[in-house]
Order: sequence, then C-alpha cells, then structure tokens
Amino acid sequence: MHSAITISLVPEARGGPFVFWGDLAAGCQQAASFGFDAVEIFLRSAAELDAGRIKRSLEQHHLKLAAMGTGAGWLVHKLRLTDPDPALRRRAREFIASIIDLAGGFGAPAIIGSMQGRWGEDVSRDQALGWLTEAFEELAPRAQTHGVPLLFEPLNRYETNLINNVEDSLVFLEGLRAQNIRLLCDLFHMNIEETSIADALRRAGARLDHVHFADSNRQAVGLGHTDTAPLVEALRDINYTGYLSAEILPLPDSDTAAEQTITSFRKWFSKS
Ligand code: LER
Ligand code: MN
Repeated sequence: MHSAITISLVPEARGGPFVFWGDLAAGCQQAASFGFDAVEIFLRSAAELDAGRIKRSLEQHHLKLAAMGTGAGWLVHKLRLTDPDPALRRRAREFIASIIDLAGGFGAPAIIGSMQGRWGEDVSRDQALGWLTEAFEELAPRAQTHGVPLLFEPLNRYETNLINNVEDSLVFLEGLRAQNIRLLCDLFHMNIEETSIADALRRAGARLDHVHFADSNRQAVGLGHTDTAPLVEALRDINYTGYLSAEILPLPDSDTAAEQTITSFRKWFSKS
C-alpha cells in the first residue's frame, strides 16, 4: 500500500477537504518532507496546469502522481455529466477527458465524484444513470489509451442523490461494457452511507483501486471516532495494494494533518 496526500490548486474550494493549498511546488516539497509516496492533485482545469511543471515538481521530490480530481468541473464551471442540457453534458465530458489525458501522461487516473451530478426536477434517476452510462462508455476508453483506469467515487447523500454506496456503484459498473472503471472508496462518505465500512470494502474487492483515507469527521485518521482496525483487516483480506490518500480537512492545520496522516499510515500499514 502507498501513501498519498492532497494538494488543491482551486481557490474556490477553500474550506474543502485538501491538505495543501495553492502552490504545486510547495505542496510537493511538503508532501516529500513528511515522507508521502505520492500526491493527489485537485485542479481548476487541465488547461490551467502545465504538464512540465507537474513533472518537475514530482521528479524533484521523488513523488508519484496518485490521481487527479475532476470535481472543479462542477464546483467552478457548473458542469456535470447528468445535466439535462446536452451541450453542457458534452462540455462536462470534454472537461474530464482533458484531465484524463493530463493525469494519464503520468500514469495516474482521473476521479469522477461530484461530476456525476444528481437526478431530480425534470430528470428521473434512470435518465441520469443513462447519461452517466454514456459518459463512462466514452471516457473509459480514453483512460485505456493511457493504460490507466477511470475512478468512480460514490458520495454521501448531502453531495449527490445518484450513487451513494459501494453496492449501488457495483450494480452500475457491472452494467457497463467498459471494464477499466474502478472504485474509489472514501472512508468519510462510507462512514455516513455504509452499514459496515469493512464489509463494503470487502464487497468492493478487486474493483477497489483508490482509498480516500479519512476519519469519521473528515480529519486525519486517528482524529475522529472511526474504528480503523477492521478496515485495515478488510483491505488486507482483499489484497489491496493501492493508495491511501489523505483527502481531509487541513485541521488543526495542514502540517499537523499531514503528520497525523503519515503516523497513522505507518502504524497501520508498516510492512513489519
Ligand atoms: C467530495 O466530497 C469528494 O470526496 C471528492 O473526492 C469527490 O470528487
Ligand atoms: Mn473523496
């Protein structure tokens, strides 16, 4: 298993669950100084980030890119894959495709979480799922050209009414032709939505490809009330070898959140 920590380059996301803010080079330097293996980047758009700059920051600090988030597509640009307007749905797919290409150049996947949107008003759940299916069938082959999966993240009920848990995610993914869509399980969302987080991780099984490593209160693991031991056991049982990425609030401050995360990571996943 590998450790990762989040860097947000999106001013509009202030107050959101990201540890380092605003400066890619400084974030990478910090991540490396705490001993993380990788960074996960939350960006405004692919056009606003230069691949050469990412490469230099990663190489200088011997870091990998764990993943890139696409949520700014919704947060900043008000795009979602299930918008009733076909032109906006197309722009949402293009926004994600450009992030797939940018991340894919580093061997990393893009994450689709908030961009799933929601159903309601004039859009039925079936219709929204139909549009989400079309989007995934188009975007997954794009990820495949880079040899990476596309990550799907179920979110808690306060962020979407479409897909909130592992079981519904698996039903959705199993209905798709595309085979390279993998699950991102965010322990914060799971704490709200799953009956048992450990059972849900086991159910995700081989489909699991990324974990957002957070405690019950979305702080660093160890600062909330999640019982971590059964989750670690479940991850071991399914032979999970991917990233545990701290998508958490920078509380009480970024450095303490990073330090607490790497301490927890080493406590639970040390090789000895
Ligand atoms: C949002 O709550 C979240 O967990 C992100 O990872 C979704 O893109
Ligand atoms: Mn998440």
